[in-house]
Amino acid sequence: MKNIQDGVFPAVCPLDCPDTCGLLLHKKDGKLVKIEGNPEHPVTKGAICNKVRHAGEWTQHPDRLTQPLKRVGPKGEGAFVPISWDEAIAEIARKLRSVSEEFGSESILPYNFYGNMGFLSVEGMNRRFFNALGASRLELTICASAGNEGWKHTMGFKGGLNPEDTVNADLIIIWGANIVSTNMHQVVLAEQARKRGAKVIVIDVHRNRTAQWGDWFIQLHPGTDSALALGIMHILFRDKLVDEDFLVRYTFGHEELRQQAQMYPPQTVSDITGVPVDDLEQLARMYGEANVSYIRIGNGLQHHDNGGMNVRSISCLPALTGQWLKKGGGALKYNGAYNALNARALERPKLRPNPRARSINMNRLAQALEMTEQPVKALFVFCSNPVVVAPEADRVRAGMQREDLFTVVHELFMTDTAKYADIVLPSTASFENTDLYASYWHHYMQLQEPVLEAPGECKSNFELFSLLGRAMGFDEEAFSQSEDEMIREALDNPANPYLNGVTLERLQAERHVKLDLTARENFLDKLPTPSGKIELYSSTLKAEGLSPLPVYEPLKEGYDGVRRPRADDPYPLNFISPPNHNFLNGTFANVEKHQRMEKGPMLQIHPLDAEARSIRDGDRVKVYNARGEIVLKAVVTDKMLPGTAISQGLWWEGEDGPQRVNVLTPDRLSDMGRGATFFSTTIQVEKLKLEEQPETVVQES
Ligand SMILES: Nc1nc2c(c(=O)[nH]1)N[C@H]1C(S)=C(S)[C@@H](COP(=O)(O)OP(=O)(O)OC[C@H]3O[C@@H](n4cnc5c(=O)[nH]c(N)nc54)[C@H](O)[C@@H]3O)O[C@H]1N2
Ligand SMILES: Nc1nc2c(c(=O)[nH]1)N[C@H]1C(S)=C(S)[C@@H](COP(=O)(O)OP(=O)(O)OC[C@H]3O[C@@H](n4cnc5c(=O)[nH]c(N)nc54)[C@H](O)[C@@H]3O)O[C@H]1N2
Ligand code: SF4
Ligand SMILES: [Mo]
Repeated sequence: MKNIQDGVFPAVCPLDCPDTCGLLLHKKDGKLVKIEGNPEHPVTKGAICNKVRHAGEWTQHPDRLTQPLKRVGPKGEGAFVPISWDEAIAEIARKLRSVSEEFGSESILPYNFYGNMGFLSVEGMNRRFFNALGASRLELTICASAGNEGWKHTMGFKGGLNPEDTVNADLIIIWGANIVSTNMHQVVLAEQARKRGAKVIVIDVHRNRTAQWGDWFIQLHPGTDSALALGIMHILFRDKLVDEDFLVRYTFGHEELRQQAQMYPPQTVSDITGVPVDDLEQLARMYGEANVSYIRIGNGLQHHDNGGMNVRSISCLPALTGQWLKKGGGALKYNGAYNALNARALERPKLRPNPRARSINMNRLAQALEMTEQPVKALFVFCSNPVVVAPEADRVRAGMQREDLFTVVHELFMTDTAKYADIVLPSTASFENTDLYASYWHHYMQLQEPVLEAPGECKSNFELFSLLGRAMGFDEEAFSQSEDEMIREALDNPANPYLNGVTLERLQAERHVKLDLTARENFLDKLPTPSGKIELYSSTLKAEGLSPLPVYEPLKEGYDGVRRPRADDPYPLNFISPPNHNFLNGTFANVEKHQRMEKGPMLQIHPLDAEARSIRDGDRVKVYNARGEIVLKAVVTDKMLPGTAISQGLWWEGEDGPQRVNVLTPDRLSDMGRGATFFSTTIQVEKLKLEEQPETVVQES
């Protein structure tokens, strides 16, 4: 039932951000007039980021899609005419049936990510629908899978410490995470620790906002984090700063690791990473001598060829110093495993007629669309904007242009991806629906109930896939359940003790319900690794043919302090394209206010690299490699080491020419978890000719 009254209503931030804030929506005359943080949320406590404070401009943007559309012009041009939902559903059902009959059901590929983190939005009716259809499966590996696998080889479980405990730390290391932009409540917690004397060290390739906030910034070459971690281990063992009792009691393979770390003496590590020997010595000493130390491991350092091993190596550090026995000591990469729902109930894998259906890796969308054997003939996109966010963007676009590909996009906006659709369906925004939310960082579950009326004819993912399931004549019961019924079944997961006592009724009454962490007590005595201990030597990695011990392997495409580009190297700069402050991946990139806050797509280039190319601040530059080229505005800055250039933010196609960074990024898979390698890319940069230069000079953001 829609809530039609004005007032102030609790809500949940639906975005793919670790904080999953509690919100309050102020509603007047049926309109959203203000978004603020809910002070009653135990972790986020009323503070929210600037981008979501302004998100009313996004949900109520005049460009919101309100009707189903059918393409009338060439793919990519954006010429559409409105059609009715009945026509849209009939057309989609007809096409999916005919494609399935002619090419097999696996020629249908769903493509989504977490544009809305609600479980019903991304792991509910959609999964039931594509299961019943027998479609290809999608490996959801674009974000965090490399690092999460790396972590799991050490700890056995995709979860770390409770971030609320990190206020107790006296040393906090933020490693490859730009938390001022991407996890603001970790900053708040770290500030509390800091008031009690804690020091914050930031390890990154970029002197980003977080590095500027921390007490000490350690800068390294991209993809060299394993070497740095091994260098720290070397010094910890050498100087007897390890907790031998802990190693014996709780770890497996510490002698082997001790041997391995010997191969990473300070000078070797310094040569690889670019971190001066004195800094490395001091860093290791601070880590070894800290009473309670906490490492927040980000996603930046795992978007690399060696991303799994980077996280794997770092995840061994807390064991060396016995940190896991201390409240607030240890590390955190991802906490999603604590809130695992009953997937069998939610997703109904039993509906699938072909349990062995193929899986397609979402990082390889370009390749999937190019396949001539068992081709993809229908693509169904929702909660994602692959033309902007997926690697090998020019090839993705070429694939989307195929005339024989039937594409449906369910979206709030006419995104760069939607422009290639045959049918575009208008989606609700999360505040207009019922859904269940959990965080992959803190331990609270939350419920969203409809606060706003959906504009026009928008339908939620839940409604869309229920409707399609029934139109296709699939299992009546599965596609007729209500949101509440699905949430109840999903929360009923005897396999997950952390969900004990979390019920729909409690969520309705209390808004945020903490997971039951009793099962975490004495977790060190029952780790789900093969040895039951923290695996410094990993038998699971060995079984996969990878190094069972932490090791440094250089990037396939990219340079460290040892491997420098040759004089004739066509692409001599490392290229890193992490998120910016005011967008959430590609979300908000079409909203004028957020665009203004970001001042446009830019390339940050080091003064030495700029000088060698006669590039001045504000010049328009061509940024290219063998995959393609884009045009950005140069910002000359020493925030990176020479040899690395950075462009923040996933911009949509602009009027000024090509500006999507993923034109340049590879679709190679990472060493573990079949993850993305966005940041293991090299480029060349060239100043555009005078007549192509802009009139105004941009400011550095
Ligand atoms: N404002 C904002 N918040 C967001 C997002 C957003 O787009 N905008 N996106 C959300 C999502 S989906 C995610 S996955 C997270 C990502 O957020 P984070 O986990 O913070 O990861 P990134 O911002 O991708 O990268 C963090 C830092 O790693 C650096 N880095 C790159 N390569 C290396 C390396 O080899 N070693 C080291 N040490 N550092 C390296 C990058 O330059 C960057 O400064 O943020 C979420 N929150
Ligand atoms: N170069 C480079 N590429 C990257 C990254 C990077 O750092 N650098 N980061 C990567 C990472 S970590 C991630 S997680 C991915 C993110 O990739 P995506 O998840 O594709 O990111 P968004 O562009 O935010 O797209 C989400 C879309 O979902 C839509 N949406 C929101 N709510 C709903 C809903 O309820 N229903 C439907 N149908 N649609 C909805 C939004 O309008 C938006 O267009 O990008 C990856 N790509
Ligand atoms: S984007 Fe992140 S920090 Fe901002 S309101 Fe949403 S959950 Fe909170
Ligand atoms: Mo992500």
